[in-house]
Amino acid sequence: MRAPVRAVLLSLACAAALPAAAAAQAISPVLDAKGGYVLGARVNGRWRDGQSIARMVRPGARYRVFGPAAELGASRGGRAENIGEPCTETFRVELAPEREAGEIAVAAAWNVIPRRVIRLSQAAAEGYRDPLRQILRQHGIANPVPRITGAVRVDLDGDGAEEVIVSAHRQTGNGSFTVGAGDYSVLFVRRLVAGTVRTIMVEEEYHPRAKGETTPNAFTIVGAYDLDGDGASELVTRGRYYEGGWTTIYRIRSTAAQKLASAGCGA
Ligand SMILES: [Ca+2]
Ligand SMILES: [Ca+2]
Repeated sequence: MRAPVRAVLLSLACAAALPAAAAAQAISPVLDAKGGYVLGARVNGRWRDGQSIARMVRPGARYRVFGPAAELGASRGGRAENIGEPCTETFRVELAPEREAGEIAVAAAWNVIPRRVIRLSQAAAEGYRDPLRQILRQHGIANPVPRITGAVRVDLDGDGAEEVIVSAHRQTGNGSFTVGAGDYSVLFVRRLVAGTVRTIMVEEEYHPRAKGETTPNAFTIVGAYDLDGDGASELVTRGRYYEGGWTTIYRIRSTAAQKLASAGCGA
C-alpha cells in the first residue's frame, strides 16, 4: 500500500508546485509582426483569439520573426496591451528589435515553415485567370476583368501535393468609399482533392454594380506557416480597407477554409 500512497502524495505535490504560470508558459502566442497585434494561440488543442490569450502572454518571451518565406531572427516581446478605442478587443505586443520586414512572430520552437513557400512570378500567376473568371461569373459579374495580385505555391498539409493560393483585386471606385461595377477582392486556394482540382474560397467580396457608401476590402496573402505545431501550415491573410486592416489565420481543409483567429483595427 505504501507505493500507491506515495504516488498520490507526489502527484498532489506536483499539482501544487505547478501553478497557473506553467500553463501560461505552455502557450505559443502568434503575433502579426507588422503591428504587433496578438492573433491568438492554440490552448489545450483549441485556437483562441488574441483577447482570450492576452493575460497568458508572458512578458519577455522570445519570439521568432518570419518574413514571407524565411525566418528573420528573434525578438523579445513585452506584455500584451489593449490598444484602446475604437478597437478594445485588440491587444498588441511590442517587439524588440522591431524587424520591419517581419510578417509573423511566434513564441515557438517547432518548424514554423515546414515546407518551401514559393511566390509565383506575375506571368505564372496570370495562369489562374480562368478559375478567377469562373468565380467572378458565379457571383454575378458577367464580364469579369481578371486582375491577379499574387500567387503562392506551398504544400500546406504535407501530403506531397502543392496547393496554390491566389489573390485578385479590382478597384475602380475611389478606393475608400465607392466601388465600380465589376470590382472585387478575392483570395482562394487551388487544391487537388481525389484527383480533381478544387477551388476553396478563403476571402471574397463581389460588387456586380457600382455603389457609394461602401468601403471595399483588398485581400492579400501573407504566407503559410505552421502556427500551432501540428505539422500542417496555416494560411495567413490580410484584409485592408479605408483606415482599417485585419490579419487572419485560416486552416485549409479539403473543401473549406476554417477561420482560426483574427486581429486588427478599423474605424
Ligand atoms: Ca498538399
Ligand atoms: Ca498547423
